[in-house]
Amino acid sequence: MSTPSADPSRVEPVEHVEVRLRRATRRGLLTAGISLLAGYGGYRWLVGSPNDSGIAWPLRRVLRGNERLALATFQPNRLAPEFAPTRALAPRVNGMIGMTTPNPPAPGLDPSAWRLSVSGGTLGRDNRLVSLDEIKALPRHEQITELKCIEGWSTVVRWAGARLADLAATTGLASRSGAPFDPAHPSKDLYDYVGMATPDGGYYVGLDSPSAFHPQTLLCYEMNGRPLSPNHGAPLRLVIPLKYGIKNIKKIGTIQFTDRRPDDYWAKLGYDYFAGH
Ligand SMILES: Nc1nc2c(c(=O)[nH]1)N[C@H]1C(S)=C(S)[C@@H](COP(=O)(O)O)O[C@H]1N2
Ligand SMILES: [Mo]
Repeated sequence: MSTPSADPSRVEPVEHVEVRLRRATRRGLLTAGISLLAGYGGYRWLVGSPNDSGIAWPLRRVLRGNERLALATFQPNRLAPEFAPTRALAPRVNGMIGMTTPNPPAPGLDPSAWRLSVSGGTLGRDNRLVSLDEIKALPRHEQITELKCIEGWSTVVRWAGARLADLAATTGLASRSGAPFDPAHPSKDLYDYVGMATPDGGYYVGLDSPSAFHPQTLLCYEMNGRPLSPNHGAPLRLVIPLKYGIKNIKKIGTIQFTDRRPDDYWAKLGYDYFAGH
């Protein structure tokens, strides 16, 4: 029943124990030293390695790996959770990058002058200006979803707007052939990415097309039953509940469908490009 160390006949003489302890300590110090050296060497190697979009390439490679994994495991039919209307609250105003220029025009000016610039093709050669009325003429969708910031807070919000997939389908700019597509059955003809930017270009996001054409990805013009306020991105913002807040760009000025991976403000600073949760 008793363990070997509890057996009185097996008690080790004190001097043996001391020798063993000393050896263990020396071995421990040696290991710690080697780890420190390896750690320092590794660190020097890491900071010395050339940058790839702002961060050391070994780290970028890990992120690219994460991204491939995220895309490979992405389930287009998976829906973000929706909540009861009583749960809906106003989110805090968070992140005002790229929201400096007046758009819509300052009070007194004609808000109907606002246009969204939509382009397709790697060279962006086809371009269309879309009015807010045209966006509102697309099927309206309401959803009560969570806006989740990487800073650690989240708020349930009731949004209303048009599906990005519907805009893409009707403009015909999202497909390489220029053919309209069925949003319910996105085809191989679609460009791989969607890029969006504020009118002044100060904030920009890149989205993989499967996420961009997801049914819960909305171009929103209403928040909690009221027109979107300027601080929350009026007249049009993106709501993409499958991704963190950083991808929910406010005050969209341009949308581009493309095969070239668009720049992304926070990915450039080292965040995960996919930014799903
Ligand atoms: N143009 C622009 N859009 C942006 C940001 C920004 O700085 N500029 N910040 C993002 C971040 S980090 C979050 S969490 C959400 C916050 O949206 P809210 O201000 O409506 O709560 O907006 C996103 N969209
Ligand atoms: Mo955020």
